[in-house]
Amino acid sequence: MHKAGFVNIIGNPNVGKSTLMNAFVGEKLSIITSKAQTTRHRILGIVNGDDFQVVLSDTPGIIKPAYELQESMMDFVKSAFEDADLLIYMVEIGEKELKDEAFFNKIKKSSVPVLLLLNKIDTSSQEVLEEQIQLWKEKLPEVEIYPISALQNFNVKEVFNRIIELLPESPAFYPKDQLTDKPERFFVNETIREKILLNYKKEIPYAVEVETEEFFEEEKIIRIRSVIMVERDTQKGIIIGHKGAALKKVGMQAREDLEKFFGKQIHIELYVKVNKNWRSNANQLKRFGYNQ
Ligand code: GDP
Ligand code: K
Ligand code: MG
Repeated sequence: MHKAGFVNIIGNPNVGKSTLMNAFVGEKLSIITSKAQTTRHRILGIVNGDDFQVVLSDTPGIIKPAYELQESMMDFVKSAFEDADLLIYMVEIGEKELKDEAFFNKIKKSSVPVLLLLNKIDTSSQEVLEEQIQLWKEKLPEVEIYPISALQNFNVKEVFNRIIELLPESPAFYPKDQLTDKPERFFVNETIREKILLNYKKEIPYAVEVETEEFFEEEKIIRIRSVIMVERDTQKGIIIGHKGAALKKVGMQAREDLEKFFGKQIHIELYVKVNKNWRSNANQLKRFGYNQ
């Protein structure tokens, strides 16, 4: 018997959705930082076994749209309810109760099984953990609850086995050697964006989009040229930094990760371009793969 299906991971920003997906897949498909809005797209991570294929989808966190980019991000979250065989709703220890009753009703009415994962239990005492489990049991009585630590891989395997149990009998949807639906350039863009999130303060990371113009693979080396798009000249100056030092650091950190990811030597060239108000411009957003 072969089982296969789609599993969507939803939850507030920063609860650990991307960390969990990477733990399931065993590869860093989704970038992770402590900042909200790190994940902008829906990313598929595919876990293959002889008799199963689990297609996980990591979504941006649930947020209220404040500008057009965020609205488009919320479309990913909405569609996550519609096309899954199983839903993972992730919360973290100490998370303030969501006020959004409409969201909870959606979970209660869900026609597919929902697993509630209470994440980051490595940060909590046994007492607090039990309290929190009780709280969620009252809030969502019909949902299975699993305390986990995505970061420390605690209970992750058990949750994965439960997922396979719950998935329908079905042939595979993707070739068995496929890990994700995203092209190589996507991982280059995301890796650079992660380094920008880590290296710059305030609003800078949110004004940035990355586009890889060249991805040229040779036998032992991959040559990459990517452009970092910002909204204003001042942002361009900040990204580049004094004598180019800041940009150089981003390039070095990205190269290190990409060499691990692709298993090849990487040569990376970064430059910065001003593209006014790309965040509010629907055509630009389409070009970068949102609204799809
Ligand atoms: P997302 O926004 O829901 O995708 O969350 P991320 O996966 O990007 O994680 C947000 C932050 O929480 C990062 O700093 C992670 O390292 C951290 N994190 C994720 N899972 C755990 C966990 O199980 N324990 C702890 N202590 N931190 C975690
Ligand atoms: K995050
Ligand atoms: Mg994420």
